[in-house]
This record gives sequence, C-alpha cells and structure tokens, in this order.
Amino acid sequence: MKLLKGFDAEYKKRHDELWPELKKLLKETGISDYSIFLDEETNALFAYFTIEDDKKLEDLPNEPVMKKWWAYMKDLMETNEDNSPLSMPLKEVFYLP
Ligand code: RM4
Repeated sequence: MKLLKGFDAEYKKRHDELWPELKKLLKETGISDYSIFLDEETNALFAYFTIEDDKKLEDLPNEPVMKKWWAYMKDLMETNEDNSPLSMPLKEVFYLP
C-alpha cells in the first residue's frame, strides 16, 4: 500500500486507536499476527498477516465496517475508486519455515 506524504503520525495514531469493531471483524475473518511496516523513504506500507483460510478474505471488502474504515482512511493513502487501499502484491523470494 502507499501512504501519502506527511501522514505518518496520523496513520500510526489511527491504527493505535483501531476501532474495536474492526479488530473484531479482522479476528473473526481469521487474521492474526497482523503488522504494517512503513518505509519512510518511499512511503510504501508493507502489510503482513497470517490467515486460516484465504477464501475468507474475499468477503472483507463487502463488510460495512471495512468500507467505513477505508472511507475514513482514504485521505491518508493512495486508494482505488471504492476507497480500498491501492495495493501491490509482493513476490516471495525466500521462506524458512
Ligand atoms: C490499513 C488498511 C487495511 C486494513 C488495516 C487495518 O490502513 O486500511 O486494509 O486492514 O488498515
């Protein structure tokens, strides 16, 4: 994902104060160990999480709480027309189980 310039602190603050209803939704989706890292030179955001079942992610964009969060975050990030964050999948080049 990509953060817009100058919003580092606000982006962190909003995640420090993550809505309980969004936390509940993400947990119910099976997401855990969710981290987001910021590259301060490029403003790229790297998100990592584990998920029990990938298919459960498909429903997330339709959830009202998710849509509300994306609308709330859209002024801070590069987004698609539906307010979801513009995201680029990364190629895995190494894995050690
Ligand atoms: C991010 C982005 C992601 C969401 C996390 C909690 O800024 O909106 O889609 O999963 O917040």
